[in-house]
Amino acid sequence: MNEVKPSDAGDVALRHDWTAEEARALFALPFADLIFRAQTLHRRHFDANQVQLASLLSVKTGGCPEDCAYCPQAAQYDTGVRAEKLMDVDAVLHEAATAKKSGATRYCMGAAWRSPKDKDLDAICTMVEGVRAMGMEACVTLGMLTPAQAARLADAGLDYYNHNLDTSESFYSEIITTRTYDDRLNTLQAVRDAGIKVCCGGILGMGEGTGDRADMLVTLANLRPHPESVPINMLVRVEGTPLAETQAKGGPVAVDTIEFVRTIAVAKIMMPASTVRLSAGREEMSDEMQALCFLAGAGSIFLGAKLLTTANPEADKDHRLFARLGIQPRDIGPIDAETL
Ligand code: SAM
Ligand code: DTB
Ligand code: SF4
Repeated sequence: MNEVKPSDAGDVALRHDWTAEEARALFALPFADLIFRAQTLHRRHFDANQVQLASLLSVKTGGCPEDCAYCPQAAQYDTGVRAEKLMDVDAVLHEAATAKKSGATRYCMGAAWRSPKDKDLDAICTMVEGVRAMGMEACVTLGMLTPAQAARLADAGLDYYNHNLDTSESFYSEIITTRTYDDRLNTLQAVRDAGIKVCCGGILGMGEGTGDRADMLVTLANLRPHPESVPINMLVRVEGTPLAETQAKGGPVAVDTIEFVRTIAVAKIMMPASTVRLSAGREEMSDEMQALCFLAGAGSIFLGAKLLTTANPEADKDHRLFARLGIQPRDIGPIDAETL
């Protein structure tokens, strides 16, 4: 097995030259060593007893022309999600105000588009301005962007753009055929060039192997600068999508819970100044599993009973979990892009 270099302990500068072998070696560390290392690095950059609360709203649901095999919003899968129009700005800002009252400091708005039309961006920019005026960070996920569209969002004051790699480059074609890995990387570059912070991660439990998880993290960690936010989602199996079936019926092997925690830890070790976000899939996670994720360096969750179209724990349940663990909601901390 390859040795993990001493500099991986994070005592010095952040790295952007990770190799697949190093990432695999991190995954293979004894669990206690891995978690200790991730937690030590986490504490260099964050208060380990604080977790950020973000809220999510689907502002344009369903009817998407893409074929992402996990997604309930793809028009070609019969999932029961109805195609809707873009929501009114006022209705979105009403929801945002409610999220702020329940403690959210970041508000994320998602649209089931392959890419936004220029005319739709007017309303999206007004939503972004409204969310920022409430004192929350604004994040949107709208599909592929051109550099000009990214610049418009930046002008509206957008803080983060979410666009996931989802998995490794080699496993990607098993999951999506309607756009390429390079398309995704080009959108990330457009977002970065416009001066918007990048939120980029993936999904576990789609049938990928540990090597795919390691490779995806290598691609993310070799972006310069690192994505400021790295969401790690656990697949939410939605009936009607190709990935919905259980293994017994030919579907993907559900990700092992310890392997999920390991992935959070490896992401934290490779990108220690970034917020690793424990994203979709928490409905299926015990309090103990989530506690391990926080120990491994997860620094953010989605608060509120709904993600985009699927269920998330009720806010009360999360407030009780935080109380059990002595975790406080994190204020918006400035992330210094220079350090990533
Ligand atoms: N249409 C835009 C796009 O794909 O870029 C934005 C919305 S899309 C729903 C945002 C992300 O949600 C996807 O990239 C994927 O990582 C995640 N996601 C979607 N469905 C999921 C599921 N069933 N389980 C876990 N994550 C999911
Ligand atoms: C991300 O990585 N996870 C969020 C957010 N970015 C947009 C989306 C999760 C969606 C889960 C499936 C659904 O609710 O439709
Ligand atoms: Fe469309 Fe996004 Fe769902 Fe893919 S993940 S089908 S692009 S909404």
